[in-house]
Amino acid sequence: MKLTFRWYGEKDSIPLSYIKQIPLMSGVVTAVYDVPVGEAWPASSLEKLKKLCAAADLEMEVIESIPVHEDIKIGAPSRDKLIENYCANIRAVAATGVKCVCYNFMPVFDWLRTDLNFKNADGSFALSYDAEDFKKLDPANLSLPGWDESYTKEQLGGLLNTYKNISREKLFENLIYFLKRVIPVCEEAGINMAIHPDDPPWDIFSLPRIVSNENDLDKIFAAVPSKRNGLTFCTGSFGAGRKNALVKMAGKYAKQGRVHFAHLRNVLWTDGKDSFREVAHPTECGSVDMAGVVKALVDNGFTGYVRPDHGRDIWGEKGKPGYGLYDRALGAAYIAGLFEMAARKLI
Ligand SMILES: [Mn+2]
Repeated sequence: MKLTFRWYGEKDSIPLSYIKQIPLMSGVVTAVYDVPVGEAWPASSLEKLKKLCAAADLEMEVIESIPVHEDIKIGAPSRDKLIENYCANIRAVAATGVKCVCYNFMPVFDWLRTDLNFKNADGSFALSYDAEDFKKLDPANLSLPGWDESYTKEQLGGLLNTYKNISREKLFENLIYFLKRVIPVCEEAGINMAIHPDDPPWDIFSLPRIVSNENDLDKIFAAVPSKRNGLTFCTGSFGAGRKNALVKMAGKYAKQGRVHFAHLRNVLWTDGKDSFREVAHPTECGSVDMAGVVKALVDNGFTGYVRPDHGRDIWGEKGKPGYGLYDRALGAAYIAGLFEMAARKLI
């Protein structure tokens, strides 16, 4: 495996030199952030990012993400042009040495939490999701850092209305329509596509979600069998779903050669049916069997990219929610330890 770290480009408050100091860090996971969703990324922006990484002795082999335009998800007439642009971006990132592209197919809203600053008893802060608080949210008035914020309120309302006519089956058809056009380009360009699961892994605000569990993944891989059509195994996202058997899933998809990227973090199931909060990475801190997942990946031939996913804010750090330096660095060291133990068959 290759240990990586998410970096939000030059605007990220965490310098590449700090990332490089984390033991065994091979590269960063990044993206071009200043181009509207659906448009082509300038080669110059990619070259600049690559140069910055190379100067810090870090690889840039994973892009997270090339966002998928909503018109592709809803199957609007403009989708063919937008898919062409998407393919152009696949070719452009491949030309700079990228090997893996993480993306998601969640309608309108990306990840969702009800509290970005949950204070733990030890004084650290974490993201949390409370099923009762969720019921009080109004989708037309929501915004979280990291989401696509390019919609006006009116556009958001219009989009939410459009989705009233998009069933789960229709959304799935639109994903397959997209993959049938993008995956052949990935085969040519040598890019592994890694779909990120829904976060949390269930429908929100009556919007359908189709990448939440083993059954969903099986359908996606059966429809487009190429091994370039793979996934980002995000333990935090799948792990919030109490019916997801993560160790089994990690082993099964690693064996199929579909796990191109792994996001490793832990969540703790709290009171209530669907409530959870993000916790430190070790198994004992939460509800995910982190050691079991890593062992299943390694035992089944996983050789992809790994990154510590969200961390808490600790030691007084006020990071981008989930993306401070300190706790993710602790997570990276823990993850590296698990992989060393698994490689030596000690777990
Ligand atoms: Mn993730």
